[in-house]
Amino acid sequence: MIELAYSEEVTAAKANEQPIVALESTIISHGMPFPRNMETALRVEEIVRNNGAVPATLAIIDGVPKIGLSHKEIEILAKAGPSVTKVSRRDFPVVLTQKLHGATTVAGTMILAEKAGIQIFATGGIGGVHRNGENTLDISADLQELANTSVAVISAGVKSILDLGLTLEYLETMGVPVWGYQTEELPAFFTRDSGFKLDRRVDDVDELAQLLKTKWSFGLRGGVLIGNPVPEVASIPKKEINIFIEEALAQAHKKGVTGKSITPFLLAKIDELTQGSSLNTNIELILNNAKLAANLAVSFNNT
Ligand code: PSU
Ligand code: MN
Repeated sequence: MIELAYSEEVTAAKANEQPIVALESTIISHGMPFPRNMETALRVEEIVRNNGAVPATLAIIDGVPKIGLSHKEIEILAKAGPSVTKVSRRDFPVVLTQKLHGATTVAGTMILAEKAGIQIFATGGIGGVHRNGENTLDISADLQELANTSVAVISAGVKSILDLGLTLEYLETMGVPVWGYQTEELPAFFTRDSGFKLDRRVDDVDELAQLLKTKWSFGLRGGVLIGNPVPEVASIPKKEINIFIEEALAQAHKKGVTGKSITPFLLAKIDELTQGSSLNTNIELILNNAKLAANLAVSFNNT
């Protein structure tokens, strides 16, 4: 029997029925360079606390599934970077058996969150259907997880390294609600708008909490994707970022990068090409998502 290992902070939160927000760890190891990744992970946790909830960063350390990490454990993942195994649904058996470190993707984090009874999860951006996905079948396991695992994911939408239209079609087919927080459109990560209309705009967290309660209490299992646009001041004009996205995609194609490496490759390349300005945007939108997630977790707890 594999037991989840809870941090002291999360154990206390559970005992006191406090709101908890799950946070992912691939973003630490594969999504940002050291030391910004570590600083950001700690700041994200602090924002959750400052907004009345308890953070639980989820990962696997030496084969132990952790619900809440210590600073030391965050540092281990931050320093090891992409040498840590990126853990999506299919990767758990090997990482747990071989007692490896694992950084969980959105899919992997949803799995641990559901096991730990945490319903609200904040991340940066989710995986989706890659461009040309209709031919390569490169569709992130995140979408399948959203279909099946009952956790609400707050993200800044979908980066246009992916095909936003196909990603939305896939989510619709799988029965995953996609709600825009104070927006009608799916946010495109670096930019607030994408041109892709969502079927539901929700303007306040109490309504979000109510909708989640309704879905799950009616027995409709599975996740919900909540799109929270990047703050205006931190957004990057579409034209500007698209040049770098195209360049990153071209380099990935030339180098023949595929499979689980492609998303981390593109993220790092965009970072490099924008000389860190995309990294700043990335950090700001994660902080913004953590704040919304904390507010939602508080409301959900009181609903
Ligand atoms: N997209 C981002 N930032 C990220 C990721 C995606 O803008 O950090 C990470 C998340 O952990 C996500 C994973 O779950 O990449 C998806 O990887 P893949 O495309 O291989 O499923
Ligand atoms: Mn993939």
